[in-house]
Amino acid sequence: MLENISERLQNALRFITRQAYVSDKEVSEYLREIQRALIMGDVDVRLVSQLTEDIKKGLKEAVEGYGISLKDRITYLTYQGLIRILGGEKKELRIIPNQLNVFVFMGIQGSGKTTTVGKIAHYLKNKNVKVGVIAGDVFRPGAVDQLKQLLKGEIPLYSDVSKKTSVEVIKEGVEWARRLGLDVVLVDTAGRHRTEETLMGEMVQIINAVNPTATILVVDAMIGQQARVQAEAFNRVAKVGYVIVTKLDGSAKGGGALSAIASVGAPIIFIGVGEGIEEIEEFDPVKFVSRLLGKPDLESIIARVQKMSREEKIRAQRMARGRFTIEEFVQQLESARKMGGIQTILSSLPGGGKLSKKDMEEFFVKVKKWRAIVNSMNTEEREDVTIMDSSRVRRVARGSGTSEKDVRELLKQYLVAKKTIKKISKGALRDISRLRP
Ligand SMILES: Nc1nc2c(ncn2[C@@H]2O[C@H](COP(=O)(O)OP(=O)(O)O)[C@@H](O)[C@H]2O)c(=O)[nH]1
Ligand SMILES: [Mg+2]
Repeated sequence: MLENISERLQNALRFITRQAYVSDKEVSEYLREIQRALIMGDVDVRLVSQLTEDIKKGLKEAVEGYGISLKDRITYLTYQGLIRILGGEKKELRIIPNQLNVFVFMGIQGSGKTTTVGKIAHYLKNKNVKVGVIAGDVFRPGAVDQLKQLLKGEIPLYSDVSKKTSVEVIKEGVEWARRLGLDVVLVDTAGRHRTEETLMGEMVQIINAVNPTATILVVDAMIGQQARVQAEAFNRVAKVGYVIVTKLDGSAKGGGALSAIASVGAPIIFIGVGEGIEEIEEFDPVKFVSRLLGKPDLESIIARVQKMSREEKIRAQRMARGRFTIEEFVQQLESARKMGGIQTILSSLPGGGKLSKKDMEEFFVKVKKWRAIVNSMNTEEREDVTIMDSSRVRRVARGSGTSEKDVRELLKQYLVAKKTIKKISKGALRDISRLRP
């Protein structure tokens, strides 16, 4: 399923994780490759550029990335972005207890309605739901036989091949289901070659006649991003309750269909992955993306990123109140370098992008010096720098191999940063990085 996209996405990720150092150039190359993979999978261009914009934005907000490598952050942002375009949290078919739930299936000819009705019937039966099926397609001669075969006599089926209309058959079928005391009845509907308008008109009649718990739209993955138009068209006549996307096994455009539907806001609950009766899966965007990107690596990265983000949040809160030690101050500056983040942060600030590479290098040389200075301070001094009198300054300068001027500069920068930051409730690191080389 979606092997092509999957392979390309995984290759792109591997490309990034193999780099010794990730610069803007590699990031751009990576994003281009992600775009190519998704567009090849027929994902709407707008969704694709939204995704890459989100990743770029996420990378800019590197302030939150304390302790997280750029590679991990890219992977994480890609993962989250893909989940988002596939609809986010997993949605489930809701069955209201102690009443008959009527689910009317709709969709165009050949989309896989009848097959899917059969699959869902078995799926629910295996979950000990009392389920039955109504053969609402009264026009296709083979429709009832097709259902009989799919249900294998294991699930009750209501059919009427006399000259009644589908609306009449379905109405009677719902009465039948009620008499049987079923929890759920699945209504298969016609998929004849007709103009869309008549088909839609009939759907309205059915909906009005039985007032279903929800409708379930069946969409063929083969149509790719056209699925959006289809979902919208059905939604206009009868509110689409749920969507099932079929034939994901054979389609290279599956990603396109899934994302197009998710963008309409319709919950995809199942995907069809083969002709066999068991070849249906609950649709979980999180699991789906994990599989797409190659799972084992991913989970550890996600866990790491999430843990770091939590720790960083706590740290950020403390920092936001200006409550950080000189040690933490220097640590932040160092980590900004390690992440390659400070450049991103600086370039997102007004005028900050003008810092040359040379300036940056000089700044980091200074940070190295500051590290040596902090290391030469004792615990008491680190906790309260205001006790640094001239004899302490002299001692620390000597111990760290720096000058007294260097020590005083660090102390001053630290106190200024603390004061500035205290005034602002957010963006702690941003303000530290405002310090110029
Ligand atoms: N490969 C594959 N084929 C499917 C899937 N779902 C349905 N089909 C096939 O699609 C064709 C049309 O299905 P059918 O249920 O009759 O469509 P309907 O006209 O909407 O009722 C049949 O040949 C099914 O076997 C699926 O998930 N994967
Ligand atoms: Mg059918």
